[in-house]
Amino acid sequence: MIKGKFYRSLLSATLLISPASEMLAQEPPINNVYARDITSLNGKWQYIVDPYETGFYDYRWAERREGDGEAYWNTDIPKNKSDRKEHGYSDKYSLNVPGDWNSQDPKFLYYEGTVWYKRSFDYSKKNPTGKVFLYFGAVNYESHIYLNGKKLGSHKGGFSPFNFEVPATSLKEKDNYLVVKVDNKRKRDEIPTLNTDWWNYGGITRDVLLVEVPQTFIRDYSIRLKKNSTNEVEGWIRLNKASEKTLSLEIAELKLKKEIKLNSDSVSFSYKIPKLQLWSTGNPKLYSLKLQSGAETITDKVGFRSVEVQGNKILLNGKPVFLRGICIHEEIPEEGRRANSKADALQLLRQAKELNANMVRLAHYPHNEYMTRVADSLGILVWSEIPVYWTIDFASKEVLEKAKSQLRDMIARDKNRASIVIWSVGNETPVKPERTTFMSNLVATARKLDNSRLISAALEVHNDKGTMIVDDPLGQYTDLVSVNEYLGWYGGFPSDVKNAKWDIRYNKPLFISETGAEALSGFKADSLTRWSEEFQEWYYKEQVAMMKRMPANFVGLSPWILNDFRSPRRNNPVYQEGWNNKGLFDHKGNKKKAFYVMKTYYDEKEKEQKK
Ligand code: GCB
Repeated sequence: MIKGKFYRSLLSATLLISPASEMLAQEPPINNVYARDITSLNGKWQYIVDPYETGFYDYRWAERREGDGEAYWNTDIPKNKSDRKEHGYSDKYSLNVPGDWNSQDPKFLYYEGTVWYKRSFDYSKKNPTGKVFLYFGAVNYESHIYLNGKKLGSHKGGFSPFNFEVPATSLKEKDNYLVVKVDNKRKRDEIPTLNTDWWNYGGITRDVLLVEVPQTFIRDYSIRLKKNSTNEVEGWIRLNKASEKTLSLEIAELKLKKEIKLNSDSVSFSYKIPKLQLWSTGNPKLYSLKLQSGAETITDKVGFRSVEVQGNKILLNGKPVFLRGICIHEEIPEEGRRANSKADALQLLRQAKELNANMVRLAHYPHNEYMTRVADSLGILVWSEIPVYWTIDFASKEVLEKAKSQLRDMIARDKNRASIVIWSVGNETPVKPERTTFMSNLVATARKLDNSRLISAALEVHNDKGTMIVDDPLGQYTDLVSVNEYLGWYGGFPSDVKNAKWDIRYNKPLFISETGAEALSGFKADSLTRWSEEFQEWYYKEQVAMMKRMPANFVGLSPWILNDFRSPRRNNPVYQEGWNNKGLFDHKGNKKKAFYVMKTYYDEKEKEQKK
C-alpha cells in the first residue's frame, strides 16, 4: 500500500484551480451523496419572480445587507400592523424542486432572470455531534443561498453539484427559513456564454439535500482498475481532515475485506483480485463496495474496466470497440423540461438502447448523476462534456478558471462511473491561437485529474470541394479526433456525401461526434423536401453509406440527436416553432423514419463486432 501520494498530486491540481472567494461553495462537494444520511428538501418551494433584483439591490443599486428587512432572504412576515413589507412568499406561487421554472408556468416560458425560492423545514440532527451540509445537485446558473437570514454562500455554473456546511448555530429544530436566489441570465464571460443551441432552463434543476456526516467523514474516494492490469484495483480515500483512523474497504462478492490505516487525511491502496469480472457493454458487472469509517458506512456500485487508445483504435478491456453512439440533451421532450430523476434517466437511456446504441454523448454539459449511474447499470458507454461551447471568451483567464472548475466538478462527481470513457472539454470552438491555448490547457487539466480515461472535444471539419479536412490544431492534444459533420444538411444535399473524401491529418481514432438533419415528425413529402421525414431518412441513408466507406481509423459516431429538443434559435414558423427537430424520436417519443436507418446500421455493426 502506498500512502497518500496520488491524491496529493490531485489535490494540488484542485487547489490551483479553486476559484478564490470566501463565499463560494466549498469544493469539492461530498462524493456519492445519495449513499449518505440524507434528508430531501425536494418538493414545493414558494417563489418570487424578481426581474429587477429588488430583493438583492436597493434603489441605489447597492447590495442589500444582512439585516435589511426588504431583502428577499429575510422574513416576509410583517412585525406589526403598521410594518411595510413589499415582498412575500405564498403558496399561491410555488414551483417544484427539482425542476426548471420554464416548464412549470406559461409565464416562465422565455424567462431569463432572477427567481427567489423559499422553503421552511424542521430538522433534528440524528447525531448531536454530526456535521450538516446543504447540497444542491445543480442550480442554473448563479445562486445565492441564505439560511435563517444568514448567507451560506454562492455558486456559479448550471450543471455542477455544490454544498455548504451549515454552521451548527444556524440550524434550528423548527421553522428554518431557506432562501435561494437563482439567476439564469446568460452572460458573455460565463460558461456557457450568451449563445447556445439549447433552452436556457432556469431554476433549482436537481435535487436539494441535507447531508449529515460525522465530524470526521469520508469526503471522497476513487476506485478503478489499475492501468495495464485485469485483476488489480487501485484507488484512494480521503477524509475531511487528518486522522489516525482505521478504515475498512469491502467488496463482499470478491471476498475482499481490508483494514486500512490512515495517518493523514488520505490514503491510497491497490489490491490484486483473482477472478475479477470486468464491466463491459455486454456484461455491465457492478460490485457492491462498502467503505466504513467509525460510525459511517458508504456503499456504492462500481465496475472495473479499461479504456485506451492503441494506434488508431479504441480498446475496451483490450478489445477494439465500435462506438454506436447517440447524442442526448438532458431534456424530456414530452413535457418540454429538464430531465432530473432516475425515471427520466431510464426513459432516455432505454430509448438509446432501442436504437441499439452502446454509447451516449451527453451533450453539452454534465448531466445529472442519475444518468451516469443508470448508464453504469445498463452497460452504456458515456461521453461527458463541459459547456465550453462555440464562442466563449478564450482570451480571459477568469473564464479559463471557470471552465477548469466545471471540469474538475464533473470529474470529481463521476470518476467512479465505469460507463464514462471520454471526458470532453468542449464543442465546436473556433480555430484561433488563444482558443487552442485555452482548450489544450483544459485537456492537460483533465488528464492530470484523471489519466484513466480518454480526453476529447468535438471539433469542426471543413469541407474543401468535397474533401472533409480534419486539421484543427486541437487534435494534437486529444486522444481521439472527434468531428461534427453535417454534410448535406448545412450546405448541399444528402447525396453530396457520395463523393466525399476524408483528409485526416492525425493518426488517431476518428469519431463523428455529430451528424444530423431536421424533420418535422409526421410531415410526409418526397425526399427532396426539406423538413420532411423522407429528407431526414435520405440524409441518414447517405450518411450510413459513407460510414461504410470511412478510413480505417473510424471508430464510431453519435448522431445528433436522440430526441427533438427545445431551442430558441429555431424559428421556422411551420417546421420548428422553437424546436430543433433533428431528433430520431419526435416531441412525443415517436420514432421517425431515420431512426430505422440508424438502427439497421447499428444492428449490422453489432453483428460484425461479434464475429
Ligand atoms: C451542432 C451543435 C449542436 C447543435 C447542432 C445543430 O453542431 O454542436 O449543439 O444543436 O449542431 O442542430 O445545428
